[in-house]
Amino acid sequence: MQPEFIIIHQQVAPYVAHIQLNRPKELNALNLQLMTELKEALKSLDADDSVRVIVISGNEKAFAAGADIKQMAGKSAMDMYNIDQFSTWDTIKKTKKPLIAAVSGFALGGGCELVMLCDMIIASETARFGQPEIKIGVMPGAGGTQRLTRAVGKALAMEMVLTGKFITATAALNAGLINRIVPVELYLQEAIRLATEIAALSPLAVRMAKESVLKAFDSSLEEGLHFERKNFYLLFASEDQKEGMQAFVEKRTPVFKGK
Ligand code: CO8
Repeated sequence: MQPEFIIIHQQVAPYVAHIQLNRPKELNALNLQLMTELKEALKSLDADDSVRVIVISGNEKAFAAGADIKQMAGKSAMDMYNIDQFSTWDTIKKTKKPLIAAVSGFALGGGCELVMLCDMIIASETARFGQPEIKIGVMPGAGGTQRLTRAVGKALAMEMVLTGKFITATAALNAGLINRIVPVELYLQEAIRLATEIAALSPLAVRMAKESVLKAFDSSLEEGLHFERKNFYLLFASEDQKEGMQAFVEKRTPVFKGK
């Protein structure tokens, strides 16, 4: 079935796919259907050998202004428990290929949390990040208190989560939340350029490197180093390792096949 609230662009560049969140009138508020469509799209692209990196964007005005407040407003705790929307997020988190968020305008609440679930973030000058849930009587629920704190540190995370204030792209860059800021007309192009750069490398090495960096967030240093070493050794079983090193010796550009 065709998704209603996202647009999937296959091959926007070699081995790069782009998913655009598409509820513009609602500032891409993340309703349950949109999140299910996003999960299904990511699962399918993750299994597709013609895709190595995935870019997720909204539009110029909003990446996403959060979970759909109108859909949640009348729910009880048991409704929320039974809907179990976070199982969708848990599946998205398991995406093996790199996810690059291209952010312009609002990235708020669940929108900011979705951005932080991505591996890299390219922002336009107009990007605004925030966890404003406190202003509507709740708090972040899709990782905001954890990922934001790890990214920007306690002081700023506490201020953002307890006051709901938004921060600018410049503040986000200074705090280490995002990779870079580009003019608004270039933010998507730059995200796709970065994706293309990564997509030219060995997809096996890229996937294992992503997995290893993420391991740093939920393991001790010793466990993380052990995990990294195993992945490093494992890559010597790949044709891409032979190709990469041979190409270096022969002074030519390697051609990686993901084998
Ligand atoms: N949910 C539903 N509708 C929204 C949302 C939202 N989060 N954000 C904006 N909209 C709608 C507005 O209701 C409005 O619709 P309508 O024209 O029918 O009235 C339309 O989008 C345009 O919005 P505004 O008129 O308000 O536009 P402004 O430019 O004046 O303001 C703001 C933009 C500042 C972004 C403002 O819309 C706003 O404050 N939005 C809410 C931001 C927010 O509180 N986000 C957090 C939501 S809670 C959350 O994310 C919990 C996450 C944990 C679970 C994650 C599961 C997905």
